[in-house]
Amino acid sequence: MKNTHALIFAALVGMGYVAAPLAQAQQAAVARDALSDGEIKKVDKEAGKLTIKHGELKNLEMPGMTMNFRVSDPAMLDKVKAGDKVRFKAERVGGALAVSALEVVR
Ligand SMILES: [Cu+2]
Repeated sequence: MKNTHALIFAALVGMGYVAAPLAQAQQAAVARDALSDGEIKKVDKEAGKLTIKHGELKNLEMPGMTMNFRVSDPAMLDKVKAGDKVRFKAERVGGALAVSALEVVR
């Protein structure tokens, strides 16, 4: 009877149930690290774009510069204003660069 717990635990590990939360936590940590530093220069709600002065974007192999980005979610345009320091992630979506994650640094 004592071995039942061990057997169930082993079965759960084998099926991936036990390791899954750890893997998710690790992915979340990696995602946080993947955010890049930037400063909002302009918010263009009509065009749905942000102008961001950004540091190096490792995932896009891009050096620091000031440039326009589309946003994956229009609500991002209401979250920030010119002068805000941000942490963000940009990704290439169908040939255009879009901000996929954005948080204001306070
Ligand atoms: Cu750039």
